[in-house]
Amino acid sequence: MTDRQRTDLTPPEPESYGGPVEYLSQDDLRVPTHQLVTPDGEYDESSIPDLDDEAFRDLYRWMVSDRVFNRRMVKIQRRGELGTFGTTRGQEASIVGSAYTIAPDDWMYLGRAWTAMFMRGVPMRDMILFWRGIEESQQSFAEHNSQVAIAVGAHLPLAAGTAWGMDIRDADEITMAYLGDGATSTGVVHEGLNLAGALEVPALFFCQNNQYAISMPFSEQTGANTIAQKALGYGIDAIRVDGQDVLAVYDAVMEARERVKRGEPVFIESVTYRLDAHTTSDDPHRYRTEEEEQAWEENDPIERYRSFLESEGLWDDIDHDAIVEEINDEFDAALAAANDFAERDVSEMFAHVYEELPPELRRQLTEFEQFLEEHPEAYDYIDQRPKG
Ligand SMILES: Cc1ncc(C[n+]2csc(CCOP(=O)(O)OP(=O)(O)O)c2C)c(N)n1
Ligand SMILES: [Mg+2]
Repeated sequence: MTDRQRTDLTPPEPESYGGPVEYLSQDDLRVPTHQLVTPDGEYDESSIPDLDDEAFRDLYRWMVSDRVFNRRMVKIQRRGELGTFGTTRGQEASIVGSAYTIAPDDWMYLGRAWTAMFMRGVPMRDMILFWRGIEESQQSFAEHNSQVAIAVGAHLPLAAGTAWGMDIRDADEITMAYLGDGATSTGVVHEGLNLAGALEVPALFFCQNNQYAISMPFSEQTGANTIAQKALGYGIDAIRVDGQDVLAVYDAVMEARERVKRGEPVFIESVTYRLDAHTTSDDPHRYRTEEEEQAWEENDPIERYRSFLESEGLWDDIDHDAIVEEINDEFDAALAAANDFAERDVSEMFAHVYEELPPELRRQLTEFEQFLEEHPEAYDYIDQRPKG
């Protein structure tokens, strides 16, 4: 039994007797927001993380990589070469600043942060295949990473459980889970956070508040002023960070890792914005104004970081066009490799959950095969995209 449980057994003691009926209100809460570089590019040199010049340049390269990857994915989707794609433009600092802290043995549960996977060595080809609906692609995600959490929030209890396992093994690594603002409106997220807080597991929850859950704005989906404050209900310390400031994100997450390693789960709300559509199937202009988008376009995380690099004299060593060309080449090669991926038989649908197919699924497979034998015309309705 932990100290915390023992304390809970003692009757509560009021501060004084006979006073007014007082409430705990969110309006009394001060939720700190961490920022190191202002939107105007101002900063205090002494608070900048102690990174070497190469790391400062690397952060820029990854942010540009994220942007180019997005642009190319949307383009190939428009050409009919991809089912759909969830864009991350605008969230580059949030994604890269957080993922840059992850150590090789850490576990990562993924949300809208594809580049975090690339930073951990997953090839772009596999992300293209994933968005083509090819589940095998996720096999390469699996090395210390979760698969992409399509069921919103469902990975939070798994992340808490993974961290619990680390705690039991007295491991040195941590579990980091990405989630979105919308995910915090699902019950399962609260179960996961509760577990993490109650068991005090080494879990770091990184919530990208990109202001929308598809068309639902943050202001309408919760009565809470911030997402960070929700973590308090589970005994988890929390902070808000300016998600357009890559150095602030990096700094906050690095500090959080230390806390997490001491056995204190942490929740970080990264305040950012999804500049493009939720996915390529969505039209954001049906639920938000161009003025709002424009205001966030002007709060561009890459531009803010560039102004920092200029002030530090690091910009001269960066060849932006060469980075873009390099990422485009990488994407071309990844796309060619994805196109080489062999077409699969429809039976593949049944193949990847169980090592040995249970009787009910075997029955369904047989029924499906018989149906296709009797109705070969049905093949026309099965969307086997050419070459993957
Ligand atoms: C359990 C569940 N409900 C609904 C959906 C449909 N859906 C997909 S993404 C999404 C919104 C998620 O919003 P948020 O958590 O803010 O993440 P974001 O997409 O903004 O990164 C919804 C409702 C789903 N995938 N899973
Ligand atoms: Mg969101």
